[in-house]
Amino acid sequence: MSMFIKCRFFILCTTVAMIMGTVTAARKRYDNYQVIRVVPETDNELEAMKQLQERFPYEYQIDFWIEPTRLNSPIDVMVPPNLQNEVNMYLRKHGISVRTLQTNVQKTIDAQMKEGHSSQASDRESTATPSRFDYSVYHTWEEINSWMDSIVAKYPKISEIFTVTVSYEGRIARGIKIRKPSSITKKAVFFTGGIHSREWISPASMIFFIKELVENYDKDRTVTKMVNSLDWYIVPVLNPDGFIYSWEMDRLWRKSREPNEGSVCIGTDLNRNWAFHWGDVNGGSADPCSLGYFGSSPNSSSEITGIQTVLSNIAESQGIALYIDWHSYYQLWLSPWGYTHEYPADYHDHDVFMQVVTSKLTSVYGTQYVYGPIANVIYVATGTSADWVHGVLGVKHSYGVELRDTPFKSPFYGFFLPEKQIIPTALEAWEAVKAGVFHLLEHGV
Ligand code: 0X9
Ligand code: ZN
Repeated sequence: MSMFIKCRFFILCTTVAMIMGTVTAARKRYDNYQVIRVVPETDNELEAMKQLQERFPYEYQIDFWIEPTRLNSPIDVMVPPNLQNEVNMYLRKHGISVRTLQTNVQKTIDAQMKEGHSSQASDRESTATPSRFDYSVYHTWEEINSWMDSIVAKYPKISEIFTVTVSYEGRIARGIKIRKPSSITKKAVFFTGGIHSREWISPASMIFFIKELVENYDKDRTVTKMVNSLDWYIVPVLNPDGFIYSWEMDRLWRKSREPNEGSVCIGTDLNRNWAFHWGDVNGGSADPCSLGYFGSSPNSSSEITGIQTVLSNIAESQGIALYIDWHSYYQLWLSPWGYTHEYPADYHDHDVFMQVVTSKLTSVYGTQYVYGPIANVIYVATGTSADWVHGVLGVKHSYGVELRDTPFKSPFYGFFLPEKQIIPTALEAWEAVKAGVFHLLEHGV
């Protein structure tokens, strides 16, 4: 544990980091890590949970999958085996009752890796072609990239690749633009996926949306109208370094992979690094070891500078009718603000839009999504994508969506949403998007 203590001396830290690098080059395992749930019913219980989080910062590998924020709302905590006794004793001392959701996280990870993807490994190259690509399994960064190339090769008249940025480790984050070429300037719909690397359902859903657009253009009236009326920009993986790390080294990696000077801990939370109300410790963390580390300065991450430049250019040249940043999990449709509990001037229009999309979503399989402003529905979060797009670019309809799983159903999978739920999750969300876009078109984008 001492290795994880915050570093104050750069040379010492670098040496420790190098030693850790050599020693810990193996994939992170989660053998016998438990996930427990607490639902605080009194202020004292909630306070005790907040104190638990302070007592065991992330270095201890207690990972608050859902943070303690409000009464009667679940807090999901992953606890490593060496701390389970201590945590249980602490909870008992405070009279807090606990439900165990998972007893061995590694087993869940192994089961998922076996489920679909690894069985196809021998056939990877050929799965990249649009007709053979399996939309019902999770895909690696390489597979997603070759699939994107194959999509624009197959649909050159309506799609093209665009470059977003170069990640910290030098990878090119790309998106697909889908549009009907025209001399008229049209407004844009812009989606970002994979900001948080462990939320695999997000890139998988972006892939599904792209497929729906290109395959149904000129076949389905709704999609044809959506592509004729708007230019679509979809970035499946905005955080490629983190995404690859989540595949190869640590399934639960959330942040970027940029080292932090003076600390052994790596990475910035890319959904706290945007230059709008950045750096407020009430909605992020100044601790590089925290999962919510907001970075050394606003836009310090190249992934964020890159996406902001692209978004600013599009906002200026054509206007953005709808921006959505896709995450998981909790089943929420979230609007600004994240940085304050106050409602933005456009909230009435947000409310109507979110009513339209969530009721459409529910109509598909009955899946419930809760909606409302980020700060009021989950917690105060500063320097987020949805706030920046609304607050800085002035885009009225800017949202963050938390896709499946829900904490209110058993069995509960959290970030390890089974592959057989990929298509249903993406499909119901896609129906919601279509309803939302039609609502905007009808009311003048
Ligand atoms: O903490 C976050 O960044 C988001 N929750 S998550 O579990 N995906 O990390 C909430 C912030 C706003 N939500 C979205 N932009 N979806
Ligand atoms: Zn997220």
